[in-house]
Amino acid sequence: MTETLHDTPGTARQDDPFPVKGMDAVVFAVGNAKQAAHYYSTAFGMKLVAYSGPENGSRETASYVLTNGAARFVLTSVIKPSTDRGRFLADHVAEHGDGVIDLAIEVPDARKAYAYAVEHGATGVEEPYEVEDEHGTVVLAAIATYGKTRHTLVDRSGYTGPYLPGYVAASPMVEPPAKRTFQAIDHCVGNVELGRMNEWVAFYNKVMGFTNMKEFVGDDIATEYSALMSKVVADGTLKVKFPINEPAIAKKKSQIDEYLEFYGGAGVQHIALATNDIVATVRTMRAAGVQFLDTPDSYYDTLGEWVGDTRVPVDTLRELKILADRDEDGYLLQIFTKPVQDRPTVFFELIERHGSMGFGKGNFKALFEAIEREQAKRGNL
Ligand code: TYF
Ligand code: FE
Repeated sequence: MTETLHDTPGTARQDDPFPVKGMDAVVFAVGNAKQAAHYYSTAFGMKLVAYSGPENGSRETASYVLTNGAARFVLTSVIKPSTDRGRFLADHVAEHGDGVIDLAIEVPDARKAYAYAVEHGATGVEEPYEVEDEHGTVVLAAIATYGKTRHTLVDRSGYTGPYLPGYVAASPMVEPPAKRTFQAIDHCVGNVELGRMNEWVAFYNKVMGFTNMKEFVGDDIATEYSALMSKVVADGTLKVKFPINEPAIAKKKSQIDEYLEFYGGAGVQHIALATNDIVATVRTMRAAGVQFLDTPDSYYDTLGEWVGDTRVPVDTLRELKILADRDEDGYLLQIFTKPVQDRPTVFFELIERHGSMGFGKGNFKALFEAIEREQAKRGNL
Protein backbone atom coordinates (compact mmCIF):
# COMPACT_ATOMS: atom_id res chain seq x y z
CA MET A 1 0.00 0.00 0.00
CA THR A 2 2.27 2.75 -1.22
CA GLU A 3 1.30 6.38 -1.07
CA THR A 4 2.81 9.17 -3.07
CA LEU A 5 2.16 12.61 -1.74
CA HIS A 6 1.23 15.26 -4.23
CA ASP A 7 1.95 18.93 -4.26
CA THR A 8 -0.92 21.28 -3.71
CA PRO A 9 -3.25 21.05 -6.70
CA GLY A 10 -2.51 23.78 -9.16
CA THR A 11 1.15 24.24 -8.32
CA ALA A 12 3.58 23.22 -11.02
CA ARG A 13 6.56 21.18 -9.93
CA GLN A 14 9.84 22.84 -10.90
CA ASP A 15 11.38 19.54 -11.93
CA ASP A 16 8.30 18.01 -13.56
CA PRO A 17 9.66 15.76 -16.33
CA PHE A 18 6.34 15.79 -18.17
CA PRO A 19 4.50 19.06 -17.46
CA VAL A 20 0.84 19.14 -18.51
CA LYS A 21 -1.64 22.00 -18.65
CA GLY A 22 -4.71 19.77 -18.33
CA MET A 23 -7.02 17.65 -20.45
CA ASP A 24 -7.29 19.06 -23.96
CA ALA A 25 -10.21 16.99 -25.22
CA VAL A 26 -11.97 13.66 -25.03
CA VAL A 27 -12.41 12.42 -28.61
CA PHE A 28 -15.19 9.94 -29.33
CA ALA A 29 -15.65 7.85 -32.47
CA VAL A 30 -19.40 7.43 -32.87
CA GLY A 31 -21.86 6.05 -35.40
CA ASN A 32 -23.68 9.35 -35.86
CA ALA A 33 -21.78 12.42 -34.69
CA LYS A 34 -24.58 14.79 -35.71
CA GLN A 35 -27.04 13.12 -33.34
CA ALA A 36 -24.43 12.60 -30.61
CA ALA A 37 -23.67 16.34 -30.74
CA HIS A 38 -27.38 16.96 -30.27
CA TYR A 39 -27.47 14.63 -27.23
CA TYR A 40 -24.49 16.28 -25.54
CA SER A 41 -26.07 19.68 -26.27
CA THR A 42 -29.60 18.98 -25.06
CA ALA A 43 -28.96 16.34 -22.38
CA PHE A 44 -25.53 17.40 -21.02
CA GLY A 45 -25.88 21.14 -21.60
CA MET A 46 -22.75 21.42 -23.77
CA LYS A 47 -22.20 24.00 -26.47
CA LEU A 48 -21.21 23.31 -30.07
CA VAL A 49 -18.25 25.59 -30.84
CA ALA A 50 -16.52 24.13 -33.88
CA TYR A 51 -17.15 21.80 -36.80
CA SER A 52 -15.25 20.02 -39.51
CA GLY A 53 -17.03 18.23 -42.36
CA PRO A 54 -17.70 18.16 -46.09
CA GLU A 55 -18.92 21.77 -46.06
CA ASN A 56 -15.43 22.97 -45.11
CA GLY A 57 -13.20 20.54 -46.89
CA SER A 58 -13.32 17.35 -44.80
CA ARG A 59 -14.93 14.97 -47.29
CA GLU A 60 -14.44 11.82 -45.30
CA THR A 61 -15.25 12.62 -41.67
CA ALA A 62 -17.54 14.91 -39.70
CA SER A 63 -16.42 16.20 -36.29
CA TYR A 64 -18.36 18.27 -33.77
CA VAL A 65 -16.52 20.06 -30.97
CA LEU A 66 -18.55 20.79 -27.85
CA THR A 67 -17.39 22.57 -24.72
CA ASN A 68 -18.61 23.32 -21.23
CA GLY A 69 -16.17 25.55 -19.39
CA ALA A 70 -12.76 23.89 -19.80
CA ALA A 71 -14.28 20.51 -20.75
CA ARG A 72 -14.07 19.69 -24.43
CA PHE A 73 -15.58 16.72 -26.30
CA VAL A 74 -14.97 15.97 -29.96
CA LEU A 75 -17.49 13.67 -31.66
CA THR A 76 -16.29 12.13 -34.90
CA SER A 77 -18.05 9.97 -37.51
CA VAL A 78 -16.94 8.63 -40.84
CA ILE A 79 -18.95 9.72 -43.88
CA LYS A 80 -17.29 7.65 -46.56
CA PRO A 81 -14.27 5.59 -45.56
CA SER A 82 -11.55 5.77 -48.17
CA THR A 83 -8.36 6.76 -46.36
CA ASP A 84 -6.70 5.10 -43.37
CA ARG A 85 -8.35 7.60 -41.03
CA GLY A 86 -11.82 6.84 -42.38
CA ARG A 87 -11.27 3.08 -42.23
CA PHE A 88 -9.94 3.37 -38.68
CA LEU A 89 -13.08 5.23 -37.56
CA ALA A 90 -15.44 2.87 -39.37
CA ASP A 91 -13.68 -0.21 -37.97
CA HIS A 92 -13.53 1.31 -34.49
CA VAL A 93 -17.28 1.87 -34.37
CA ALA A 94 -17.99 -1.57 -35.85
CA GLU A 95 -15.77 -3.28 -33.30
CA HIS A 96 -16.24 -1.20 -30.16
CA GLY A 97 -19.46 0.73 -30.65
CA ASP A 98 -19.40 4.41 -29.70
CA GLY A 99 -16.28 4.96 -27.64
CA VAL A 100 -13.30 7.11 -26.78
CA ILE A 101 -10.38 7.00 -29.21
CA ASP A 102 -8.29 9.78 -27.73
CA LEU A 103 -7.68 11.31 -24.31
CA ALA A 104 -5.87 14.39 -25.59
CA ILE A 105 -3.62 16.21 -23.13
CA GLU A 106 -2.63 19.84 -23.39
CA VAL A 107 1.10 20.31 -22.83
CA PRO A 108 3.39 23.35 -22.97
CA ASP A 109 5.71 21.60 -25.45
CA ALA A 110 4.40 18.69 -27.55
CA ARG A 111 7.81 17.88 -29.04
CA LYS A 112 9.45 17.58 -25.63
CA ALA A 113 6.52 15.64 -24.20
CA TYR A 114 6.58 13.19 -27.12
CA ALA A 115 10.35 12.75 -26.93
CA TYR A 116 10.18 12.10 -23.19
CA ALA A 117 7.33 9.62 -23.56
CA VAL A 118 8.95 7.64 -26.36
CA GLU A 119 12.33 7.62 -24.59
CA HIS A 120 10.57 6.13 -21.57
CA GLY A 121 8.87 3.33 -23.44
CA ALA A 122 5.76 4.79 -25.08
CA THR A 123 4.78 3.65 -28.56
CA GLY A 124 4.70 6.65 -30.87
CA VAL A 125 1.58 6.88 -33.03
CA GLU A 126 2.27 10.26 -34.60
CA GLU A 127 5.59 12.06 -34.60
CA PRO A 128 5.32 15.75 -33.69
CA TYR A 129 3.88 17.86 -36.51
CA GLU A 130 2.50 21.35 -36.97
CA VAL A 131 -0.84 22.44 -38.35
CA GLU A 132 -1.65 26.04 -39.06
CA ASP A 133 -4.31 28.36 -40.37
CA GLU A 134 -5.11 32.06 -40.05
CA HIS A 135 -5.53 31.64 -36.25
CA GLY A 136 -2.00 30.39 -35.68
CA THR A 137 -0.11 27.12 -35.23
CA VAL A 138 -0.77 24.02 -33.15
CA VAL A 139 1.88 21.36 -32.48
CA LEU A 140 0.51 17.82 -32.18
CA ALA A 141 1.99 14.39 -31.48
CA ALA A 142 0.41 11.14 -30.31
CA ILE A 143 1.33 8.08 -28.28
CA ALA A 144 -0.55 4.82 -27.75
CA THR A 145 -2.12 3.78 -24.45
CA TYR A 146 -4.39 0.85 -23.43
CA GLY A 147 -6.52 -0.83 -26.10
CA LYS A 148 -6.80 1.31 -29.19
CA THR A 149 -6.86 4.50 -27.16
CA ARG A 150 -4.23 7.16 -27.75
CA HIS A 151 -3.02 10.31 -26.06
CA THR A 152 -2.59 13.19 -28.45
CA LEU A 153 -0.23 15.76 -26.97
CA VAL A 154 -1.38 19.23 -27.89
CA ASP A 155 0.51 22.52 -27.68
CA ARG A 156 -2.05 25.16 -28.61
CA SER A 157 -0.21 28.10 -27.03
CA GLY A 158 0.31 29.59 -30.51
CA TYR A 159 -3.32 29.24 -31.55
CA THR A 160 -6.48 31.31 -31.09
CA GLY A 161 -8.98 29.44 -33.30
CA PRO A 162 -12.10 27.57 -32.10
CA TYR A 163 -10.34 24.15 -31.92
CA LEU A 164 -7.73 23.11 -34.48
CA PRO A 165 -6.83 24.16 -38.02
CA GLY A 166 -9.34 22.47 -40.31
CA TYR A 167 -12.26 23.36 -38.05
CA VAL A 168 -14.57 26.32 -38.42
CA ALA A 169 -16.43 28.06 -35.62
CA ALA A 170 -20.00 26.82 -35.14
CA SER A 171 -23.02 28.12 -33.25
CA PRO A 172 -24.66 26.17 -30.40
CA MET A 173 -27.23 23.60 -31.60
CA VAL A 174 -29.71 24.71 -28.96
CA GLU A 175 -29.79 27.56 -26.47
CA PRO A 176 -27.29 26.45 -23.75
CA PRO A 177 -28.80 26.09 -20.25
CA ALA A 178 -28.92 29.29 -18.19
CA LYS A 179 -26.59 27.72 -15.62
CA ARG A 180 -23.46 25.80 -16.64
CA THR A 181 -23.92 22.07 -15.96
CA PHE A 182 -20.20 21.28 -15.43
CA GLN A 183 -16.91 23.04 -16.03
CA ALA A 184 -14.05 20.60 -16.40
CA ILE A 185 -12.99 17.03 -16.90
CA ASP A 186 -12.12 15.69 -13.45
CA HIS A 187 -10.77 12.25 -14.38
CA CYS A 188 -10.83 9.67 -17.17
CA VAL A 189 -10.99 6.00 -16.28
CA GLY A 190 -9.61 3.07 -18.26
CA ASN A 191 -10.62 -0.58 -18.04
CA VAL A 192 -7.79 -2.97 -18.85
CA GLU A 193 -7.55 -6.76 -19.06
CA LEU A 194 -7.22 -9.05 -16.03
CA GLY A 195 -3.76 -8.78 -14.51
CA ARG A 196 -2.67 -5.77 -16.52
CA MET A 197 -3.55 -2.88 -14.17
CA ASN A 198 -0.07 -2.66 -12.66
CA GLU A 199 1.52 -2.67 -16.11
CA TRP A 200 -0.53 0.35 -17.14
CA VAL A 201 0.09 2.13 -13.84
CA ALA A 202 3.83 1.57 -14.44
CA PHE A 203 3.37 2.90 -17.99
CA TYR A 204 2.03 6.25 -16.70
CA ASN A 205 4.70 6.32 -13.96
CA LYS A 206 7.49 5.89 -16.50
CA VAL A 207 6.16 7.53 -19.66
CA MET A 208 4.54 10.63 -18.13
CA GLY A 209 6.14 10.73 -14.69
CA PHE A 210 2.65 10.45 -13.17
CA THR A 211 2.52 9.29 -9.55
CA ASN A 212 0.07 7.05 -7.75
CA MET A 213 -2.70 8.64 -5.72
CA LYS A 214 -3.47 7.04 -2.40
CA GLU A 215 -6.99 5.91 -3.20
CA PHE A 216 -7.24 2.48 -4.70
CA VAL A 217 -9.38 -0.63 -4.68
CA GLY A 218 -7.24 -3.55 -3.61
CA ASP A 219 -7.75 -7.25 -2.98
CA ASP A 220 -9.51 -6.51 0.28
CA ILE A 221 -12.39 -4.58 -1.27
CA ALA A 222 -12.32 -6.72 -4.41
CA THR A 223 -13.08 -9.91 -2.55
CA GLU A 224 -15.51 -8.29 -0.14
CA TYR A 225 -18.00 -6.68 -2.46
CA SER A 226 -16.71 -5.74 -5.84
CA ALA A 227 -15.05 -7.58 -8.63
CA LEU A 228 -12.46 -5.06 -9.65
CA MET A 229 -9.16 -3.59 -8.66
CA SER A 230 -8.28 0.03 -9.30
CA LYS A 231 -5.33 2.40 -8.96
CA VAL A 232 -5.12 6.08 -9.83
CA VAL A 233 -2.22 7.90 -11.49
CA ALA A 234 -2.03 11.68 -11.80
CA ASP A 235 0.31 14.43 -12.89
CA GLY A 236 2.06 16.43 -10.19
CA THR A 237 -0.59 19.15 -10.18
CA LEU A 238 -3.54 16.69 -10.07
CA LYS A 239 -5.13 18.29 -13.13
CA VAL A 240 -4.93 15.06 -15.13
CA LYS A 241 -6.11 11.99 -13.19
CA PHE A 242 -6.35 8.53 -14.74
CA PRO A 243 -7.79 5.68 -12.65
CA ILE A 244 -7.10 2.24 -14.14
CA ASN A 245 -9.42 -0.70 -13.40
CA GLU A 246 -8.94 -4.39 -14.00
CA PRO A 247 -11.41 -7.20 -13.30
CA ALA A 248 -10.92 -9.27 -10.16
CA ILE A 249 -11.94 -12.87 -9.83
CA ALA A 250 -14.94 -12.91 -7.55
CA LYS A 251 -18.18 -14.79 -7.04
CA LYS A 252 -19.93 -12.71 -9.66
CA LYS A 253 -18.91 -11.68 -13.14
CA SER A 254 -16.99 -8.45 -12.87
CA GLN A 255 -18.51 -5.23 -14.22
CA ILE A 256 -15.09 -4.79 -15.84
CA ASP A 257 -15.42 -8.15 -17.63
CA GLU A 258 -18.82 -7.04 -18.92
CA TYR A 259 -17.21 -3.89 -20.31
CA LEU A 260 -14.26 -5.76 -21.86
CA GLU A 261 -16.63 -8.27 -23.48
CA PHE A 262 -18.96 -5.68 -24.99
CA TYR A 263 -16.31 -3.09 -25.85
CA GLY A 264 -14.09 -5.76 -27.33
CA GLY A 265 -11.04 -5.06 -25.22
CA ALA A 266 -9.49 -2.37 -23.06
CA GLY A 267 -10.78 1.18 -23.34
CA VAL A 268 -12.18 4.22 -21.57
CA GLN A 269 -14.88 3.28 -19.06
CA HIS A 270 -16.03 6.61 -17.67
CA ILE A 271 -15.36 10.30 -17.84
CA ALA A 272 -15.94 12.27 -14.64
CA LEU A 273 -17.17 15.84 -15.07
CA ALA A 274 -16.53 18.42 -12.37
CA THR A 275 -19.53 20.54 -11.39
CA ASN A 276 -19.91 23.18 -8.69
CA ASP A 277 -23.63 22.53 -8.26
CA ILE A 278 -24.38 18.83 -8.65
CA VAL A 279 -27.94 19.25 -7.35
CA ALA A 280 -28.89 21.73 -10.07
CA THR A 281 -27.03 19.75 -12.74
CA VAL A 282 -28.67 16.44 -11.86
CA ARG A 283 -32.08 18.12 -11.89
CA THR A 284 -31.37 19.62 -15.33
CA MET A 285 -29.96 16.42 -16.78
CA ARG A 286 -32.71 14.21 -15.35
CA ALA A 287 -35.31 16.59 -16.80
CA ALA A 288 -33.55 16.21 -20.17
CA GLY A 289 -33.84 12.43 -19.96
CA VAL A 290 -30.39 11.37 -18.75
CA GLN A 291 -30.61 8.14 -16.75
CA PHE A 292 -28.58 7.78 -13.57
CA LEU A 293 -27.84 4.74 -11.43
CA ASP A 294 -30.28 4.16 -8.63
CA THR A 295 -29.23 4.14 -4.98
CA PRO A 296 -31.34 2.35 -2.35
CA ASP A 297 -33.01 4.32 0.44
CA SER A 298 -30.99 2.33 2.98
CA TYR A 299 -27.87 4.22 1.81
CA TYR A 300 -29.43 7.52 2.84
CA ASP A 301 -30.79 6.10 6.12
CA THR A 302 -27.22 5.83 7.46
CA LEU A 303 -25.45 8.50 5.38
CA GLY A 304 -25.94 11.30 7.91
CA GLU A 305 -24.25 9.23 10.64
CA TRP A 306 -20.86 9.19 8.94
CA VAL A 307 -20.58 11.78 6.20
CA GLY A 308 -21.18 14.89 8.31
CA ASP A 309 -22.32 18.20 6.85
CA THR A 310 -22.26 18.35 3.04
CA ARG A 311 -24.32 21.54 2.82
CA VAL A 312 -26.91 19.63 0.75
CA PRO A 313 -29.70 18.12 2.91
CA VAL A 314 -29.68 14.30 2.93
CA ASP A 315 -33.28 14.40 1.68
CA THR A 316 -32.14 16.21 -1.48
CA LEU A 317 -29.34 13.70 -2.00
CA ARG A 318 -31.91 10.91 -1.51
CA GLU A 319 -34.36 12.48 -3.93
CA LEU A 320 -31.73 12.77 -6.67
CA LYS A 321 -29.73 9.59 -5.75
CA ILE A 322 -26.52 11.57 -5.30
CA LEU A 323 -23.72 9.83 -3.36
CA ALA A 324 -21.55 11.58 -0.76
CA ASP A 325 -18.15 10.73 0.70
CA ARG A 326 -15.70 12.32 3.11
CA ASP A 327 -12.01 11.94 3.85
CA GLU A 328 -9.44 13.86 5.89
CA ASP A 329 -9.33 16.67 3.30
CA GLY A 330 -13.04 17.30 2.88
CA TYR A 331 -16.04 15.83 1.09
CA LEU A 332 -17.33 15.12 -2.39
CA LEU A 333 -20.70 14.50 -4.01
CA GLN A 334 -20.97 12.23 -7.04
CA ILE A 335 -23.42 10.38 -9.26
CA PHE A 336 -23.07 8.02 -12.21
CA THR A 337 -25.09 7.79 -15.40
CA LYS A 338 -26.13 4.49 -16.88
CA PRO A 339 -24.16 3.60 -20.05
CA VAL A 340 -24.91 6.24 -22.70
CA GLN A 341 -25.05 3.83 -25.65
CA ASP A 342 -26.69 0.45 -26.19
CA ARG A 343 -23.53 -1.42 -25.33
CA PRO A 344 -22.93 -1.56 -21.56
CA THR A 345 -19.66 0.31 -21.95
CA VAL A 346 -19.00 4.07 -21.59
CA PHE A 347 -20.74 6.10 -18.87
CA PHE A 348 -20.27 9.44 -17.12
CA GLU A 349 -19.84 10.66 -13.57
CA LEU A 350 -20.66 14.08 -12.15
CA ILE A 351 -18.49 15.10 -9.21
CA GLU A 352 -18.61 18.12 -6.90
CA ARG A 353 -15.47 18.33 -4.78
CA HIS A 354 -15.13 20.24 -1.52
CA GLY A 355 -11.54 19.56 -0.47
CA SER A 356 -11.53 15.81 -1.00
CA MET A 357 -9.30 14.64 -3.84
CA GLY A 358 -10.57 11.06 -3.49
CA PHE A 359 -12.82 9.09 -5.79
CA GLY A 360 -15.64 8.12 -3.45
CA LYS A 361 -14.13 5.11 -1.71
CA GLY A 362 -16.88 5.23 0.90
CA ASN A 363 -19.39 4.72 -1.92
CA PHE A 364 -17.70 1.84 -3.69
CA LYS A 365 -19.99 -0.75 -2.06
CA ALA A 366 -23.24 1.12 -2.86
CA LEU A 367 -21.98 2.03 -6.33
CA PHE A 368 -20.76 -1.41 -7.31
CA GLU A 369 -24.01 -2.95 -6.09
CA ALA A 370 -25.96 -0.47 -8.22
CA ILE A 371 -23.84 -1.34 -11.25
CA GLU A 372 -24.39 -5.05 -10.56
CA ARG A 373 -28.18 -4.55 -10.44
CA GLU A 374 -27.95 -3.07 -13.95
CA GLN A 375 -25.67 -5.91 -15.07
CA ALA A 376 -28.24 -8.42 -13.78
CA LYS A 377 -31.04 -6.67 -15.75
CA ARG A 378 -28.94 -7.14 -18.89
CA GLY A 379 -28.37 -10.81 -18.08
CA ASN A 380 -24.64 -10.28 -17.65
CA LEU A 381 -24.11 -11.16 -14.00
O1 TYF B 1 -13.24 6.78 -10.80
C1 TYF B 1 -13.41 6.15 -9.78
O2 TYF B 1 -12.50 5.51 -9.25
C2 TYF B 1 -14.75 6.22 -9.11
C3 TYF B 1 -15.29 4.89 -8.69
O3 TYF B 1 -16.02 0.67 -12.22
C4 TYF B 1 -15.46 3.84 -9.70
O4 TYF B 1 -15.63 6.89 -9.92
C5 TYF B 1 -14.51 2.87 -9.84
C6 TYF B 1 -14.69 1.81 -10.69
C7 TYF B 1 -15.86 1.72 -11.42
C8 TYF B 1 -16.83 2.70 -11.31
C9 TYF B 1 -16.61 3.76 -10.46
FE1 FE C 1 -14.78 8.10 -11.28
